[in-house]
Amino acid sequence: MSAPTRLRVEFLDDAHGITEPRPRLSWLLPSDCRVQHAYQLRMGEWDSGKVESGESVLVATGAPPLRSRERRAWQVRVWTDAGRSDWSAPSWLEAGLLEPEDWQAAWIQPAEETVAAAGERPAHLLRGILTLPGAVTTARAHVTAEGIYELFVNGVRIGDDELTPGFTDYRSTLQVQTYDVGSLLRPGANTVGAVLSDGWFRGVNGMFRDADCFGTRTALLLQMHLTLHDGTEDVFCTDATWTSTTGGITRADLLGGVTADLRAEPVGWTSGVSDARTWTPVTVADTGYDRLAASPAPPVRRTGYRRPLSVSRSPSGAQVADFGENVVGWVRLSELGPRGTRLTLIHGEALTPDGEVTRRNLLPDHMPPDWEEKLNPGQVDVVVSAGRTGEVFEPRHATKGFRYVAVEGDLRDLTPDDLTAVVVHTDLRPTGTFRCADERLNRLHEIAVRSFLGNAVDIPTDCPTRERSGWTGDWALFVPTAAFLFDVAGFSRKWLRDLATQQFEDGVVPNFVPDQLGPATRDHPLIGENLGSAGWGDAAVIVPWEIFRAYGDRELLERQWPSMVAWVERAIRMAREGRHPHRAANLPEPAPHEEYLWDTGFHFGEWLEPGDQPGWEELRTLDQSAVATAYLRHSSCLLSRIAVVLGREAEAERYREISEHARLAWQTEFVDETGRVQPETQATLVRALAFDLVDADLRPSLAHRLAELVRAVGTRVGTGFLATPHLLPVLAETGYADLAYELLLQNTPPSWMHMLDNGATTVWELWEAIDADGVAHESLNHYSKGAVISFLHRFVAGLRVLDEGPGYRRFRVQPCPGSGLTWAEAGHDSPYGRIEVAWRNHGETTRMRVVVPPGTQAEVRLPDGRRADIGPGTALFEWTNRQDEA
Ligand code: RAM
Repeated sequence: MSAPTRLRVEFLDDAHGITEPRPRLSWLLPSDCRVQHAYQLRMGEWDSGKVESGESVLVATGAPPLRSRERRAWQVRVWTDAGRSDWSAPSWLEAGLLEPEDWQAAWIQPAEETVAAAGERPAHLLRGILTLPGAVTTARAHVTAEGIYELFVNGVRIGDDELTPGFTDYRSTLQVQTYDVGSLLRPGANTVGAVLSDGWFRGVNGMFRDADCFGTRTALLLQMHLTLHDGTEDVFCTDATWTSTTGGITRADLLGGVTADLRAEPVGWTSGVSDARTWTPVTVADTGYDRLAASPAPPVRRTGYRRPLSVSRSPSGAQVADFGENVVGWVRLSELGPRGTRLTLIHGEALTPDGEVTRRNLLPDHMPPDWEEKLNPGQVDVVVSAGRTGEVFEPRHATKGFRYVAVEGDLRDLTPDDLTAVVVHTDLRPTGTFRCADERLNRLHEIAVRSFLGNAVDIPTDCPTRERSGWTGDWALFVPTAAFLFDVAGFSRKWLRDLATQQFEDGVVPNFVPDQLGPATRDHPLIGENLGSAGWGDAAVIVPWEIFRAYGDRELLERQWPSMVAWVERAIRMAREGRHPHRAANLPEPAPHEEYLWDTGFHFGEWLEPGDQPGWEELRTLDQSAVATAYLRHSSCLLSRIAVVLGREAEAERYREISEHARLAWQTEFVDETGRVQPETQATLVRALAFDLVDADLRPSLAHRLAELVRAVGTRVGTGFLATPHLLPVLAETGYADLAYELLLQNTPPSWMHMLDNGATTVWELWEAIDADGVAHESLNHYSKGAVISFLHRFVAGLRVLDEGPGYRRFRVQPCPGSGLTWAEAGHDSPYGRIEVAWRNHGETTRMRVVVPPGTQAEVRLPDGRRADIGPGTALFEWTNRQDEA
């Protein structure tokens, strides 16, 4: 029998520099077996012996904890139904610096006589000289920064990570990267240098363009451990001998953009070539080492390159390149004109009706007039050419969300060969695929995936342009879709760590995570009063639960438990303690059910329902108890299930009771004697059905009403932010699959097909983001409405993860063909291996092929009502089509 494959450490394929001393291990079973009975692990000196166990995902080991910088090979073999496997090929793991005491390097800050206004500050160059007596056998550089850094050794850029050290709540966590730099060092003098810009740390950040949020000076920390060929060890560190200067990058702001005067670039500054600049000693800062940790997620990288479809002159004379799709990253320009040519690159998601690149939709549609002057939409790079041959401008210290770039300046006509859009995002491992017979649905899938990736730049953001913030509600509603498409386990773990640390004492979760304002958020004039919304803070419970479902990470539930409890307990308190003034005015004595009716506090509510929107003032006083109480029910119910997983029996019982009380409170308040729900909107009905708010006997009539409401508006979506992801699944589950398909394929707005028909290449924030005059409004790259593609995975193809089988150890295959679709297929690289579902209509019958990976089981539910439980291997099914489908 063959051997286990795809060995992984925590959630990483490449586990170097990890700071988890007892990482969990995973492997895939050999493909020629069905089930594992036992395993044996070998790691360095340690050997587990034969362990009777079926576990192969996130296996905690008894291996001695890693020591700092320790490197171990590890292997696994398994006993299965097919006998004992061979040992797997060895995989490696290597620790970074685990303890604050391991750090000898000094934090260094570039010399900065005057500090320019935020958004206008240059990048700094820092360098140190490493003199080596002989050749090096190994060298590891552990690096981080307050700001964004790029590392160079002897003129070569190190690694392919971008925007390092990434975005975390820097008050509590700062990520360290570890690089292998051995091959670049040579005997004698070596130059180690870094380009350092403001980044998230002190650059312009978030909707309100706050700056200097985490500090007022940037800083670099580097510690390099070397082994020389004679076996001696050496450590090279950032320290007071380092010097700094400014170079060609005279402005570098992650949101605003980069200005580079290439004439001022000290060419060869890390190659040992002397330059004419004045290098000034750096300042040593006492910043400490307590917050340092490796990221559990893969790094941000350049993942793709796009050439423009066209470059043409706009009426204003600018050269406008159209990349054909709305991407996130930056533009690499290789035609810069003769020395001294100044070019401005303006990035936008849309054109004005007369063909100019616009950034107006990167700011809110409606805002006080003075805001427009105050809020810089950003996304502008400027370059001054030095006239060298082969010169290229690539502004890596600022990301942009764009489909178009306008190049302004005195330049010959550009051709598509002169520009490249460089696509940048967290290098998440793709895990999910979907295709079907309808090209429109395939395109919808494609634009939703693109939207997600553009919003996965170290954190899950709402949009890559206007705010770039890790909005909690957005991730909570999209995470199930994302977890099918990509491995977002480490990515979410990282984000959840910040969520828990930034949560307030009273359980309130910041609106976005990381919250650059930290504790000051509560006093922020525009955010302070808008905290603690139901549906947003519930990310504290929903995200860990979804990650557990998709990857089986039980330890994450354990870690997040206090955070989840704090959020739900706050909701319980809010329900118990306050009363909405309207209710109090109408009914002086609270009714008993009000103890569990959450009718106070600020809530975004359903948010962005089609039609008129409540203004901010109104939002602050609205009674949102129909939404908030539903979430109290939902999250306490999840918490009770999580408690069961964690073996916390008393808590499981407590939250089960609370969720039942909240459910009854919701019914008492919002279901009348005739069984009608009030307010009777699509969203309320969807939530009633999705969150199990009503008894089974009421479900059919509610589903019927929902269908009527959908029909009443011409078979269109009437839900907003929160309920939209549940709309189609709820319809399909209550017997209205045909209607779900009709909604999906509806092409008049509000609808997904309307977006596609109007040229969307990413999912829009508003249903009609491009109006009838061709004017763009708000973000054109908000993944939230793209969560609908989960319906394609779970219902059209029919592949669903089950609560009882976390990590797809047990999953369901239940396709729901409709709308004349003749075939569909989905695949998912689960933690146990690849699952595949493919069905095809052959006229009278439909045939389906299901691949179940070793170590898992599938429950199959066919459209004709037949059921089967199947184990690993490939299975074929066939059913007779309904008359209307034949
Ligand atoms: C918007 C964000 C986000 C949403 C919040 C309520 O500004 O873009 O998508 O969750 O507000």
